[in-house]
Amino acid sequence: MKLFYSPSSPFVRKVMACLILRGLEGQVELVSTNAHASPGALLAANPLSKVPALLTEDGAAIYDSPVICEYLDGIGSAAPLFPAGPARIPALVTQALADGLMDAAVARRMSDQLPQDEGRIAFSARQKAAVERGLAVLEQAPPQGLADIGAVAVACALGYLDFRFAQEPWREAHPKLAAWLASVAESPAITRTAPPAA
Ligand SMILES: N[C@@H](CCC(=O)N[C@@H](CS)C(=O)NCC(=O)O)C(=O)O
Repeated sequence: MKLFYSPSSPFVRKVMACLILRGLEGQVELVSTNAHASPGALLAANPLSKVPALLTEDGAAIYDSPVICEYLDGIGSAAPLFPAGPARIPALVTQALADGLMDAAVARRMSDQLPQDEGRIAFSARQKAAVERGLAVLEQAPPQGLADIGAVAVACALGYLDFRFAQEPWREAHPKLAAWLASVAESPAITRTAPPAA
């Protein structure tokens, strides 16, 4: 398998964490990719020019990160991250919430790097508010362990906030979430996928 990859992407991190948790890390070749430069090889795998994108052994192109993670859950023999039965939809909703936090935080980071006008300032404030609402929901019911895709996604979203928005600490206002993240911080799926120093 080939994974179009960027070490700073929280969505790529989620896929890498799944690869580790599923025992599949050795089966993937990482292709370092600047998605914003729209290289042809990435476009052939994902016309949206986003990472992560996965090419399977059969040459099938798979994106985006929730689909790649679900694909990985179907190969290998480790415990599944996508539960069956009644636990499935809650795990998917938590993944959607965490992915939405990442979308908002990534969009805010991109917007903040551009010349600021009233529209961009309003856009960034809207993304920030979405993150704050998402954190409040997660604080009410933090994940447990790293047992499912929702938990993995939340860890990656919080890691991205620490990586890109360290000047806006979230732990004090979300102590249960902070305690949960500390409890999984030494998992290889977390330590070995940490983003580079900002
Ligand atoms: N929904 C996508 C989001 C992926 C995404 O936004 N990736 C960013 C990097 S963090 C990207 O490739 N951006 C390039 C671009 O928007 O042109 C997923 O879950 O994989």
